[in-house]
Amino acid sequence: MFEFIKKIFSPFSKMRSLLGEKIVALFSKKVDESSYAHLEQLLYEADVGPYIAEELVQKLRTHMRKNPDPSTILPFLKEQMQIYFVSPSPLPNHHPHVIVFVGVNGSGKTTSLAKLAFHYHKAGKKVLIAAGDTFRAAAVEQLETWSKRIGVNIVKAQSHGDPSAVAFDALTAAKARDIDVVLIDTAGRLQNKTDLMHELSKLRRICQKQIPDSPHETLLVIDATIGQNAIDQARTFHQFTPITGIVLTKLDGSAKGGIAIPIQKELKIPILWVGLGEREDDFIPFDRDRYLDGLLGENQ
Ligand SMILES: Nc1nc2c(ncn2[C@@H]2O[C@H](COP(=O)(O)OP(=O)(O)OP(=O)(O)O)[C@@H](O)[C@H]2O)c(=O)[nH]1
Ligand SMILES: [Mg+2]
Repeated sequence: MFEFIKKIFSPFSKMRSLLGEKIVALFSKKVDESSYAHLEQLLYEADVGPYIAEELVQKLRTHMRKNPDPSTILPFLKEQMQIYFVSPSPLPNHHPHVIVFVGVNGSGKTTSLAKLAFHYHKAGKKVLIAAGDTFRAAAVEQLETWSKRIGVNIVKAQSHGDPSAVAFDALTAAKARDIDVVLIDTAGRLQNKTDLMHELSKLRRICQKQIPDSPHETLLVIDATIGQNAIDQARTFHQFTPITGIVLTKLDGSAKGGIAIPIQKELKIPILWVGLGEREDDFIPFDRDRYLDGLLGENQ
């Protein structure tokens, strides 16, 4: 009964992945060499990347030689996929705790920031959000709308102001007002725009002048629907500013969703949060096993 309830309410069921179903259908027919080729294709299409797809198929082939029972396939794959994941290390307490959001245009930075601000606000924390995307007037308005909607205070500058100045003001205000968590938004940055990347380094330096060990977290927001590009993006950001965690957004909109696996294998940066929709509560801590259940269809 508990399992049944868990299935209905698992937010990861929003992933709408059909991978598990397709694998079951594939191996319910006579298994031959083409079954494995087809499996590799299915894994590849689910965005696990070519290297991992091949590796998983090899492992399954060996497994099936010893244990040809098709009902063991999904549990076996789940177990093998688990190996790629890294666990986040617990964060020491900071007061205020400073979090910067980075990522390319449209990845979901502002929305994720608002969702995480709402999460802390609900938990009784004093939260301040900073409109560090000063490139577009609309970006400040977007965050202002969120601040009213979720009931948290905002620090902003004039549009086209300096993002580092906004961060400076936000941290000054946070210290003065005894704020628990400060969340700083930034502009969408394309990885080939070195000037924007340098600005990110500057923002970091300004934070450190105000609070020496800040920012305590730099979260890279990645859109799960963009596929393998996500890994290149993450590498580029990581070169300019150490990324401490990943927020994987739009998993609800992705029929693929396997991208978390190569991200973990390649980058070894923990995925901390997942966006599963556009509302403030469509945001959950990443959970490896529930994610894999969502990917493989929760029926293994
Ligand atoms: N379905 C879905 N949509 C999302 C999710 N997260 C963000 N979005 C939508 O994606 C779009 C872009 O989100 P933003 O938060 O504005 O992205 P951004 O990274 O701040 O964009 P820029 O400021 O332009 O760089 C918006 O329409 C959001 O509602 C999610 O988890 N699921
Ligand atoms: Mg934004």
